[in-house]
Amino acid sequence: MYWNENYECMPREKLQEVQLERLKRMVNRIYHDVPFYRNKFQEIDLMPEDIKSLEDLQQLPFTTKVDLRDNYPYGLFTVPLKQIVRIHASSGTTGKPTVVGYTRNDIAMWSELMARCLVATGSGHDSVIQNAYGYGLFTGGLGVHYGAERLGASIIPISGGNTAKQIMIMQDFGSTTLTCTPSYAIYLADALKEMGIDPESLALKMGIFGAEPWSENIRKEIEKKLKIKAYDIYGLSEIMGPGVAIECECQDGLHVWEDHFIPEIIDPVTLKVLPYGEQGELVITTITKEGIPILRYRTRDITTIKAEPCGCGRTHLRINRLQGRTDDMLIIRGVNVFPTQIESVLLEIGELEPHYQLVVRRDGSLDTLEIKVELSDGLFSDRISNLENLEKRIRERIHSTIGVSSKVSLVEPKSLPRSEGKSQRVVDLRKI
Ligand code: DLL
Repeated sequence: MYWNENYECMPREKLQEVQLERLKRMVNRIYHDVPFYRNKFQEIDLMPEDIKSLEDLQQLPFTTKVDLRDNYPYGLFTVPLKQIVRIHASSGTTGKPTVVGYTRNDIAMWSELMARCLVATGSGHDSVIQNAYGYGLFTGGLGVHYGAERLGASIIPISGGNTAKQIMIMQDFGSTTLTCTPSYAIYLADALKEMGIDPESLALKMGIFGAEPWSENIRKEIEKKLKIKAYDIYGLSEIMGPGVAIECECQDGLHVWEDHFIPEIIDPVTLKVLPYGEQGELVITTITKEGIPILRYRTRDITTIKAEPCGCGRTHLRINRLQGRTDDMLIIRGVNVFPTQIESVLLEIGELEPHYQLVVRRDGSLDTLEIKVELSDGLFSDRISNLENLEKRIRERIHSTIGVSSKVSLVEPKSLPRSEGKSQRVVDLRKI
């Protein structure tokens, strides 16, 4: 099932024609309307007319989160504020948030793309979507909301948190679809269990999860605990919000809506574009956005582009499940590690809860990694020798699969922080 078959299944040659025409228009606009971009073009002696093919995109400058901050709040907008109908912002870990603005057309476009995403996962008019992404400056809540309304599904705008109420609504309103972060889905699953509610007694069939990195093993865990099918959705506020890319029912990568976004993968060190199939940093150019078009945005998200045709019939390129963000990558004694890799190993061991925390310290000139992982209620009362044995097995498994040595600490059930939105898995004590 498609929402917009004409575009979603457009032959690639035609799609590339559409992209080139839109890219030229976009470049022309930002050159004339945004001093920041005009200066960048002038620095490298480039004019909008120099963009003659899609390959020419590679000559254009990148945009980073720092550029958005430097132009805080509205410096990169291409239209006057009176044409902006919505403002979102993403809170950074430090300082001011990054601010994005949407024209009426941008909101319509975002709704259309989110509707495409919902249909790609098998949702339709009959879906009752319990939207537990946060409403507010975060794009998750309103992004999914508008897409669901555009599609004609029934949306329940409950927002994040208030777990007891979430469960009551899930039971009473017959929610078929849950939308929230994967960590909150686990939280809800645990709460259901505690309340003695069998997930099979609910109408819930599927969930659309994103906004934070999650491993394939967490997907399995969610599917098992909630008895649903779990789909991965990707997006970021600088580019639009949720719905930049989505898994279809084949679940073999996430389609990027290429009639609106051009994805590239670069080597984050040399900044050179990498061929399809190679892992690197995802860079995205928006080609239709009006409020704040963004040229070659360095997402800091690590993935690969899959160019092979997909069984669903959509022709748009796919990205693989996001490995994590370059900012979250730990370098433990020279080995690069993403939290999702550790998560994956922990869950493979099978006896642990999907709640963990990584603590990184500096011991002299060496970085050390402590993995705190929660025991299930059953294991907690186990004999000390058995627990020591389990710790040792985890340590060895992490070492043999990822190549880093670590300290493993098994902690009491429910002792690690839970998240109603994006989870914070890493505590980096090196910076203090
Ligand atoms: O998280 C938008 C969103 C809302 C996406 C709801 C999906 C669902 P930001 O707050 O700007 O926007 O954060 C964007 O979150 O650069 C990634 O690092 C991470 N992220 C988003 N989706 C995924 C995903 C929203 N499916 C940042 N897998 C991005 C891994 C994800 N990481």
